[in-house]
Parts: sequence; C-alpha cells; structure tokens
Amino acid sequence: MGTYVTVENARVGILMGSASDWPTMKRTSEMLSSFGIAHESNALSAHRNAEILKQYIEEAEARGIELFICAAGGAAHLAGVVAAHTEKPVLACPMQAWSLDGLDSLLSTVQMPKGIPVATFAIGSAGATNAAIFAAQMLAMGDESLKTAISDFRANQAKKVAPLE
Ligand code: RP5
Repeated sequence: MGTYVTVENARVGILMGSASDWPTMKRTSEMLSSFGIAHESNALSAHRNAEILKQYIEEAEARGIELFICAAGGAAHLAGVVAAHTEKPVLACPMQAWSLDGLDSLLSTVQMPKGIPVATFAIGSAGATNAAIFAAQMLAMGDESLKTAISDFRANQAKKVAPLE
C-alpha cells in the first residue's frame, strides 16, 4: 500500500507521483531548506496509492502542515486530488515525464475546473524552484524572519545578473 515519512514541525508537504520526480523536486526541497522552512517529501501516487494519500493529507493537516506542493507527470492529477481533500493551498509542479515535453502534465494540472484551485507553476525545474519561493512568500505573510530571508534572497539574486561588457 505504500508508506510515508513525517518531519517534526514541518510546514510544507512535498508530494510526488513517483520517486522518479525527485531529481526535479529536490530543487524544491533545497530551496525550502535555504529559507529554513521545515518540510517533508514523499512519493505517493494519486492512482497507485489512493487510500494512503488521503490518509496522509488528513494526518499532515492535523500535524500542522500549512500547504502542499505536488509534482506529477503525464495525466497529472495528483495536485487536483490533494486539493480535493484539503482546504490548505495546493501548489503544483508539472513534471516533464516521458512524453510531450511535459505539456500533458502542465495542461492536466493547470486546467482545474472551477471550485477547487491548484496554483500551477512552470514545467520542470524552474517551476520546482519557483513553487518553493512562492510557498516561502506565502508563509512569510505571518513570519518576519522569513520575510527578511526572502528579501536577502532577492538581493543576492539581483547581484548575480552580470553587466554586459
Ligand atoms: C507520474 O508518472 C509520476 O509523477 C511521474 O512523473 C510519471 C512517471 O512515473 P514512474 O513510471 O517513473 O513511476 O505518475
């Protein structure tokens, strides 16, 4: 049936449809860590681990997870299924997966029918990174030290744009 890991005081739950999404979603985890945001990462498929996924979401909410970041490829319904089970914000990362350069993942994630929103980011690593930054920005709304960390990140990033010679 599958199982999952939990991290004490985690604020964010990263979910992937497969462990094969981890090379991309590692970036999300690393970016959250760089902001000092406690989080946990699990591979739980919407279609292969349907029961345990539902159980995880309920249990994660009860532990204090504030938002979920979901990654899936192909007919990517993980984020939509998670959103169906929680009122916490769901951020979604379409994976490039095995065909169509990830356009299948993007469209099946972003085209949620009205009523159950899923905030969808770019295909692949850019989206995986941006989902973490966006999560940090959301969590910073009630967290002054996180707000400062984001300002510092922005300032450092600006310095990396080299002037033309
Ligand atoms: C989706 O299918 C996963 O999210 C992954 O992106 C893709 C391929 O999964 P595997 O066949 O590698 O397990 O469910």
